[in-house]
Amino acid sequence: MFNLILFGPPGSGKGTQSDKLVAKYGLVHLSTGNLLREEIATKTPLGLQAMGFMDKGQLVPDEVVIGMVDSHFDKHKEAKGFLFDGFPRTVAQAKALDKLLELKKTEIGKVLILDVDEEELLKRLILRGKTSGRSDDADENILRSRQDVYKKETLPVASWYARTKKVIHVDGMGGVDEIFERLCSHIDKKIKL
Ligand code: B4P
Repeated sequence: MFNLILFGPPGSGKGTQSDKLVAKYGLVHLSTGNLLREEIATKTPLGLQAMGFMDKGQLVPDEVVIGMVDSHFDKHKEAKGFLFDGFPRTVAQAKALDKLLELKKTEIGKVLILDVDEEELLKRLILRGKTSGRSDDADENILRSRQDVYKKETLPVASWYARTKKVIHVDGMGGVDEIFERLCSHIDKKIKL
């Protein structure tokens, strides 16, 4: 089993690149952002709870996200690996993921971090906000506060994994295809198709 974490600030291209990576490597895509938006769309109690946090650009509470990941993980017993996109976003989530993977007798293979200038991040999200219908993309103040939340709550996760020597920084500036090639060059060293 090969498990990959794609890490980076909001707008760094995690979702965009994940779609291409799961198509190439056959990993199961676990995007907590997508799972939460599905819960909201179907108006589940979990979705209604999450919506208030997401609309303000805040993180959804750890226990909600961890429970959701746990049950998604169990639905894919035959997976040859997972691509974690937007998870873990706090050190508590990273610790919970370590425990979960240990129970399943597997581990994280690589953590790829997409590095993108803040100005470019805002530019991409403002553009997406014009068509996505996502309330958390619609307002520039919320976009800026999502970047602040990333720095305060999510960046420490990178230090948490830095101890494992599995972290690689990847230049996330440029075209989608060239960034994809950069990511693949690191994954190809670890995975056989
Ligand atoms: P996510 O769904 O993870 O949202 P995101 O960080 O904005 O998405 P992403 O980074 O994947 O977007 P992408 O760059 O691909 O989370 C949304 C919210 O859910 C969070 O704020 C939080 O409230 C909640 N949440 C999710 N996970 C959570 C967790 N684990 N714990 C707590 N709360 C959680 O795309 C951005 C735009 O850039 C797109 O329009 C794309 O087309 C464009 N783009 C991508 N690559 C480009 C490139 N190379 N050049 C130009 N444009 C590009």
